[in-house]
Amino acid sequence: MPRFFFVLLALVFATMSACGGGDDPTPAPTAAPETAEAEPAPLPEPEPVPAFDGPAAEVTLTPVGNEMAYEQTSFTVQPGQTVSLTFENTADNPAMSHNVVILREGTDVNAFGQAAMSAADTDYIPQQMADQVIAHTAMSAPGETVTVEFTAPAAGTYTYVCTFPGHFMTMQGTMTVQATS
Ligand SMILES: [Cu+2]
Repeated sequence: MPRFFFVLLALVFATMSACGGGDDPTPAPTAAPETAEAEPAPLPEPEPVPAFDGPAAEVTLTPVGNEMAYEQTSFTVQPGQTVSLTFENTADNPAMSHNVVILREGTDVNAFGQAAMSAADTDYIPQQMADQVIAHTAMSAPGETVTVEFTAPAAGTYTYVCTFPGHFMTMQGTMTVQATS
């Protein structure tokens, strides 16, 4: 067979393969349009708190053993009263870190608890919802005791919750603020 035939054949193949790869579809745009996240409506301004003339309230909470629950699921203080809230983490399971976060009335507790799960960098307090927090302790490891002092808000009922991931669904309580005179 003449040598030029092979050269021709090689040319044909080269031309075919060169044409074959040239019609890739243009890649789809990867930048998806920004989805607007549903912003929760801001809570109304908190009611003014009357001055309280009396001693501070000392409140101590503990967990139920190694469960995701507070032993004390309610306590009562007075409007404007100084509250010294202590959480003694008596658990001994190293997975049972806890805190106490008191939320404003009207806060969506589930939304708050969900947001807290990805707020490890800020001690499980979601900064985008920090305006819904009346007061909170630090996160406590088993064996630790943490305290926070705050002024009780106006009369009402306020949910407190542990924001360690997974705990908020069962680890809740109610702070009642009520004048007793
Ligand atoms: Cu907890």
